[in-house]
Amino acid sequence: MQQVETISEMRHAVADARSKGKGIAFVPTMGALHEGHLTLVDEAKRVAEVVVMSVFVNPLQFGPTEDFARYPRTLDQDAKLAEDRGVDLMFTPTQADMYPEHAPVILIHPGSIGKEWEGAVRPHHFEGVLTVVAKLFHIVMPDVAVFGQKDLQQVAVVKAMVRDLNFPVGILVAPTVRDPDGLAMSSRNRYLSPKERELSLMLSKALFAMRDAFVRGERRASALEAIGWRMLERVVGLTPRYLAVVNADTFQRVNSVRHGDAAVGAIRVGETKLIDNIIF
Ligand code: PAJ
Repeated sequence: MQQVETISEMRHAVADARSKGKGIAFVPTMGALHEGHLTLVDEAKRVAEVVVMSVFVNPLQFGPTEDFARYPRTLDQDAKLAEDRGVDLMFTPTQADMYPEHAPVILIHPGSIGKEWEGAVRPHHFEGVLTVVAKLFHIVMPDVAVFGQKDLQQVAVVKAMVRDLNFPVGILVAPTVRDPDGLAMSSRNRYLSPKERELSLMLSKALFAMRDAFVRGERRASALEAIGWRMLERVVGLTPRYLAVVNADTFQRVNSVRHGDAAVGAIRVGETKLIDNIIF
């Protein structure tokens, strides 16, 4: 595995692969890699000969009171995991290289898809995500990029950006990887104490209960949401942030639920904010 830090080195490495006629698949991450990230690599390897992974904790997508400073940075371990999984090129740019003017003047606005849910509890988050993803796409110029269902609203805004701004990139989505007890893997899970981890499990349980009710025939979004809310509200020490049934492309609430719609939820446990979703 080749590891490159500067944008110009990255452009050269990619141009070299391209000149040999190789297809390029890209997996953007913020590091602190876990099995969820690594399954995206598996997916990338299935569709292209060269797999590029970026590790960049993007300050632009964190709010002023969020965890940018303490976000886990485990670059040596990440490099080893990425190499073992078959990443060919790892891109680890510095903040100064990505944002030489400190903050960019031009930002990409997520529009109506990024307004509610994660977009409402984290103002400017998706603007930061789309802006860095657009920059990374322009640097790496992949044929395909792989994202995780775990961040479903992120998938929706990235797909819309690619469509509306004509990026020549295919977007693939890989299913959420969970611990055996159901907790969706996340770099932020390492903030949780054992007790907090236990409380956090209720988010996936609530989403699974909503899915079970859908499978049994319930189609009213309000009834499904009530099932999930009741489960979250009874856990002392857990603060629900939102729980809703939405169209998975538009992220607008639906009234009558169809296959392909999603339940999205977010909670806070102690200082840690976690999100999860299921698709009906
Ligand atoms: P990060 O949170 O590091 O996630 C990188 C990718 O891994 C995202 O596509 C995310 O959805 C996926 N992922 C995380 N946990 C997963 C899980 N349990 N199962 C499957 N996929 C999972 O998402 C970001 O970084 C950033 O916003 C980024 C796109 C890199 C832009 O900065």
